[in-house]
Amino acid sequence: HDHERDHGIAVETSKPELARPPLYSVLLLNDDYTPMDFVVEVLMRFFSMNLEKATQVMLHVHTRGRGVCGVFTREIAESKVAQVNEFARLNQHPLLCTMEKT
Ligand code: TYC
Repeated sequence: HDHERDHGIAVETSKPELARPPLYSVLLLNDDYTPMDFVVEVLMRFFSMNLEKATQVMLHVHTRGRGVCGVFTREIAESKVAQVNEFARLNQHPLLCTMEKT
C-alpha cells in the first residue's frame, strides 16, 4: 500500500549531476638548450597536436617563457608531466614540464 508509506515530509532529491574534478594545466617551460624540433615532437607525441599546432605552442613557450600544453584531471596531468620529463632526460635535454591547478 503505497499511500501508507507517504509520510508527507518533503525529502530533497539530488540532480543526476556528477561532481566535476579539479583541472590542472600542464605547462612547458622555456630553456636555452632544448632544440625546437624536440619540443615540437614532444607536443605531437604526448599531447596529440598536429605539426602546425605544436609549432605554434613551441614558439609561444620560446617567446613567452611558458605555455599550456593541455588541461587534464590531476592523475592524467601528473602522468603527462612524468612522461615528458622522462622522455626529455632520456634524450639528454633540460626541457621542463610542470603542472598547476587552473
Ligand atoms: N628556447 C629553445 C631554443 O631556442 C626552444 C624551446 C622552446 C625550448 C620551448 C624549450 O619549452 C621549450 N632552442
